Amino acid sequence: VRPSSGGPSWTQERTLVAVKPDGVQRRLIGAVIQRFERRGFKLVGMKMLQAPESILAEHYQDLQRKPFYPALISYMSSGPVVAMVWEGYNVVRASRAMIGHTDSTEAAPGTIRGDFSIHISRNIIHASDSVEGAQREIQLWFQSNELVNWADVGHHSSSYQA
Ligand code: IDP
Ligand code: MG
Repeated sequence: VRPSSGGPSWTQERTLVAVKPDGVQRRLIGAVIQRFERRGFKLVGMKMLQAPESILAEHYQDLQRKPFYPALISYMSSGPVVAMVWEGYNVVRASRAMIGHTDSTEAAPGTIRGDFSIHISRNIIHASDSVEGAQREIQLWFQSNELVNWADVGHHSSSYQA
């Protein structure tokens, strides 16, 4: 159920979500996708890749002076990630709520981190923390021709008749 007129800036908001290497190792890609689909968001881009350090350095540029930064880059390079772009009403804020607190110990049960993770350094998933950040991160991780603009034709809604 979507607002009938929210304007493109709300209903077509996009965010970058990434299943981190520990999430891939633990076979949680499907669980993550299922939660975003179930919520009602639309998948408009997805790829698995071994993240190059150039992307990781830019992705985490704000954290470069943190003591955990080298370990963070090593963790994020330890295996493939699954990067996704999700679209929908207020998707940036909703995604942050769905993934939960950065520190898994503080993450509420029911959130992805709160359900699947116990430590801040292995917290399963990334999601952009602002609309501006999302735009920057989507451009960093995806070429524009890797994003698919597809129309909702109502197959999932009550108006569908076989
Ligand atoms: P976020 O992922 O919830 O947006 P940020 O503060 O942007 O959290 O930190 C990015 C990532 O860096 C975290 O998800 C986590 O993987 C890692 N990280 C943040 N703080 C720590 C820490 O204190 N120790 C180890 N890793 C950390
Ligand atoms: Mg962050």
